[in-house]
Amino acid sequence: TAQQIVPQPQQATISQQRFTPAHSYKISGLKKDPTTLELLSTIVPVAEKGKSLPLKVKKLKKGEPQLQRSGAYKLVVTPEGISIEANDDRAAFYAVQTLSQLVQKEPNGSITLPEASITDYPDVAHRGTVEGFYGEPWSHQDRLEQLRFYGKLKLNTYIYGPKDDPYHSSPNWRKPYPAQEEQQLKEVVQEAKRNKVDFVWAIHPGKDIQWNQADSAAIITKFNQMYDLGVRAFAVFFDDISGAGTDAKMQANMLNFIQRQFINQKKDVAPLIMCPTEYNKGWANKEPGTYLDILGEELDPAIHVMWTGNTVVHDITKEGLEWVNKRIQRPAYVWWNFPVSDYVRNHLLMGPSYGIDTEAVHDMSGFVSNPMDKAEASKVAIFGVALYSWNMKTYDPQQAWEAANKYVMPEAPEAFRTFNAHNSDPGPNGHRYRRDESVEIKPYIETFLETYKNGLHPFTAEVNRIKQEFASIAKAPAEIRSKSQNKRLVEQLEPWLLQFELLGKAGTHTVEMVDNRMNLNPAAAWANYLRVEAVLDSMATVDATLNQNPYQPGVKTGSLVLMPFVEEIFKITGNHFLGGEESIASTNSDAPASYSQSQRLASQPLLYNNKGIAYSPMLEVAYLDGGEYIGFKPSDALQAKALYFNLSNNNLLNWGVFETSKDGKVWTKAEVTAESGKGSINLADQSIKYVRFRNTSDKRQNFYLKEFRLEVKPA
Ligand code: LTM
Repeated sequence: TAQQIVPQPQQATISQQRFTPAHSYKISGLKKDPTTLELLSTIVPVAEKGKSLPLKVKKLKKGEPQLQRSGAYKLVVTPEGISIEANDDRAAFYAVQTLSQLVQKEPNGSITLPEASITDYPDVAHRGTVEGFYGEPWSHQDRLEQLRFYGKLKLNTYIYGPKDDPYHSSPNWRKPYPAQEEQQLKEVVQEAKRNKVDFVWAIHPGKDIQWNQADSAAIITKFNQMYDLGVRAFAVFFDDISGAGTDAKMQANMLNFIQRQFINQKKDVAPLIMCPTEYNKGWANKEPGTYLDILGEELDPAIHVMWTGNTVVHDITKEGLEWVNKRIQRPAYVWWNFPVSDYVRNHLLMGPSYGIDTEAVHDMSGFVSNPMDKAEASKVAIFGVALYSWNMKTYDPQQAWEAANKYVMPEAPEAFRTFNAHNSDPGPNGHRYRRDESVEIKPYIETFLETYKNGLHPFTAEVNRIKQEFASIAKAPAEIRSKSQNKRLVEQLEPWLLQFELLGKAGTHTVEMVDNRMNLNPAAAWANYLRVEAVLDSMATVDATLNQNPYQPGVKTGSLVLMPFVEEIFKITGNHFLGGEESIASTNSDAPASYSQSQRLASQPLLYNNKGIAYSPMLEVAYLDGGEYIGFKPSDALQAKALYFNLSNNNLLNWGVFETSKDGKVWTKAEVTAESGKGSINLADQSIKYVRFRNTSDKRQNFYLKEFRLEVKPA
């Protein structure tokens, strides 16, 4: 049926019966596009001579406006032949992609087809991804594979803008790529062409741009170098910068200059895309006539303006888009920050792509997803984005996710589904963006826990359901590892697979422990208790050894529902067996607290380890308004030793002071030296209970929260 084709076609009649074509096909009308021709010959038998059926590709007749879009096609399959009408090369390629999903290969090598009549076109003109995250960029092989994946799913856009590519951003955006990178980019551009994907090369010059002729020329020179590598689409990003680069008028002037001097001059280059500095509503100056209005009025109407939604990481709503579209005077080009995980690096975001408005088709010019640094693992979410942006009205996040699990891991779809169902929520984070997790099991977990807390034996229904779930969890990783043909995907999941298997075991012992205890078999329950403890220890070791990045080190799995369940039952049972609160594994109640009244920094999570406490480094620009501060107030159990900071701001000590206090009322200035906003303070005085950094000016001051860490020792 039509629903089985991904993305779902706009109009389709597909018969239930299948036929075997009487002859091979003789193809006409595809001479100029060898890629599509080649693809077609892997799908249906092709004959140059002898008896044949016609497979004709011709230009689509001008019809309704939708059919004039790039990628619009009609495909008719009958026993007498196949006809494709295509608006452009991309459309012919898409028609063949659809045909490939209609064909079934029989064991004897022949094929069967249903009779079908399909009229199809995309809802959103530009659909795909923006490799726009912080951290290690995708590998060359990852990129090539992504482009093939996009081709199959009719995604037509890949914006290249990894924050940690120094030739995309500072310091090297003015310089050409070294030879090896150049060669690889060329190959990526070629693969994009074969898959009818626009490779958009983005530059991120705003950290140190000078608003002068020389830097305008530097961008055009760099664009020309990329043009020579085959690039035919370009973007300029001004996100996550501070200082002179953020000026809307200057940005608009520069972009209009690029539009006139580069885009309009080359006849074969796609419209320019820009990412503004105020790229979400939370950060936008709401006063009329400010940043976004200036872009709206002054930017050439041909230039696309990107937008992440109401905050940096957010659902995409029609109302939110209407708000910005009025200001930028054009439909926004959506940069959806999902499933990107650069702000929650200890989690995977494998859940459904939901929270994207299916009524917003007229409010956007493009829709691209910013994925995880793990390219293969990101396919689950990108699959959803492909279905949404092609045919919005029929988009169902849950159905798309079910289909994605099968599509991405056809050899072990159930195990993959189990894994993904419990690895979706990013955990507490500075963007306050949360996702559903463990949805199906959650009601059982809640009832079980409630019953146990009341000292009763949980019902068999809950016990069995939860037991079964933990058994599936314990089995899933081995099945994924042994069955999946996608070795790169398994490699990217590996630390989480390891942890997931342990979670399955911990959960299994936990449920048994409760069962045994309530069945008045304390010896067995105690044995279970020790097993849970051992597995939790192993999990702590995995968390402390693997994926040790400086941002959110470790490996979290099932962190929204299942881990809290296991931990809580472990705690309650421990109390029962061992008595008193002392037996409880360390809780955070004694942990040092952050101390800040800045809105922007208040939700920034803290990292704890045996050496101290630190603000999780922030990727975007941080700021303190006049009088605001950030700091620490360690608990009485801990003694502050030293504060280490790197706020990457040359003027730090001109507008701010470091202060210490014994009581939080009387503050003493701490003498520090800071080079480029980096330094430390020794806190030898044992009576110091508070330490903070305060903005003493009356203005908002920007900086980067690279390091803000308190070293402590037990008091
Ligand atoms: O979202 C935008 C426009 N910029 C950056 C991205 O590079 C980053 O990946 C996301 C998510 O952390 N946040 C940003 O601010």
